[in-house]
Amino acid sequence: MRIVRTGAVIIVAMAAAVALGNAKIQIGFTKLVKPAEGSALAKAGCVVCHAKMGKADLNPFGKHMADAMKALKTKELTKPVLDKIAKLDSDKDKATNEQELKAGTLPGHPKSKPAPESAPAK
Ligand SMILES: [Ca+2]
Repeated sequence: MRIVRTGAVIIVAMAAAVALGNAKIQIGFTKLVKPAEGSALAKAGCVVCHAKMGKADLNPFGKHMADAMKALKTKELTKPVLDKIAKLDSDKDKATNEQELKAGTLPGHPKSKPAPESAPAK
C-alpha cells in the first residue's frame, strides 16, 4: 500500500514538473513572439506546440522547436531557437513558421494559416 502511495506521489510530482516546464516555455514564447491580442496564436496556449490541450504529444511545430532546443542545448525557449525554425513550414501549409507567428496563426496546425491577401501585393 505504501509503495503504491509513494508511486502516486512521484507521478504527481513528475506531472507538476512537466507542467511547470511547459509553463516556463509558454511564458518565454509569449515574451518573444508577442502574439496579437485576440489572434488564434494568442488564444491557443498549449496547443501552439502540443497536439491537444493537456497532452504531452507535440505537433509538428512543437517537434521542430524541441529539436532546435536540443541542438542548441537549452531547455528554455530563446530567440536563437525561434530563429532556427523560422524558415521551416512545420505544418506544411505553405506558410513559414515566421509568417504564421507574425500573422498570429498556428504554425503547427495546417488549418490555421495566414489569409492569402496578407501576401505582399505585386
Ligand atoms: Ca505553416
